[in-house]
Amino acid sequence: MTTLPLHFSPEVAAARAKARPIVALESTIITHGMPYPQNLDTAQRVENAVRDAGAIPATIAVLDGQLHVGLDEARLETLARAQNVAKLSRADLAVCLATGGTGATTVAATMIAAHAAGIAIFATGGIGGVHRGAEHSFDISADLQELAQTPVTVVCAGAKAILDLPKTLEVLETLGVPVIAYGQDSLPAFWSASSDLSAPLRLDDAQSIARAHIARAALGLPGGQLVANPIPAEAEIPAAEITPIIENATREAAAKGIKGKAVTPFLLDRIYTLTEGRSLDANIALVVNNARLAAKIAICLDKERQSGARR
Ligand code: PSU
Ligand code: MN
Repeated sequence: MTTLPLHFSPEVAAARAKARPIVALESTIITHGMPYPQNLDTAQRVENAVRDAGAIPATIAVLDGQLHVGLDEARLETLARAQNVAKLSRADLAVCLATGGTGATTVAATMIAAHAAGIAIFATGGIGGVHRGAEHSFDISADLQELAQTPVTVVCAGAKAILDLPKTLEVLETLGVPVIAYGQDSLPAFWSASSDLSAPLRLDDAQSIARAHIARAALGLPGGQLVANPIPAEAEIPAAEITPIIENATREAAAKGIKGKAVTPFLLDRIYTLTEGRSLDANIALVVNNARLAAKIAICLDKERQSGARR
């Protein structure tokens, strides 16, 4: 079997050499989730949030057929400015590497790369899930399957209401993925800190999340954990305001016949326009918040593993 060549940024290579805690970050949010230059600014702020919390950020992407774990400043900027970058999920990653392509990694593909690089914790904004109308379109993100099979803990702000949240929870339950709300009972809903759904599980501190990650592996269970961290109160857009906007965007997507991987980017772009950019401010605040929590979990995970090794 050939091993996958990974290209580490100098910062990530140094962190690996010293066994420092590392947090993986995805890149589809940069290329398909936000416009330039806010995407670059956000990516840098998210990386700095991880550093300020005492861990090392590793933004993951494929550039000219090379799988990068950690992007230096110039590469991050190139990616943020690039047009027509491929969106890579589990199905696309190998073809992109084989053909020398460039692509941004979704949650699923980022989990695969993080695991290959020995990184257990990953921060993002929102995951993919079961789309509204999935009973007709069958549009269910590969992110859910990935959470069921790849042992990475993903910190998100819950799922966007562009998805069918009850169906998304049902599929995650079927797949055996722990969905853990951080510090509250209600499932966070991305732009809104809470929803009318209760989260299946709740944990109140980073150490418990790290211990649960270890316990899952000790049980021999494949797959990761999904941590849903509520958006900070001052940045939230109440559900009553965002719901009609999401409904408009969803109707437009259907009327235009938008399908498959184009659905999520189309909806995000329309919601950005329809909220006159307010959705973006909220999005930035919540990703930074998730990066901080992910860094704390990564630090706890290292401590737990070290004390486990001493026992
Ligand atoms: N949801 C968001 N913002 C995003 C995405 C999802 O709120 O940027 C991106 C993530 O990279 C996620 C991907 O993994 O879209 C899911 O796409 P799909 O539904 O096509 O699997
Ligand atoms: Mn899809």
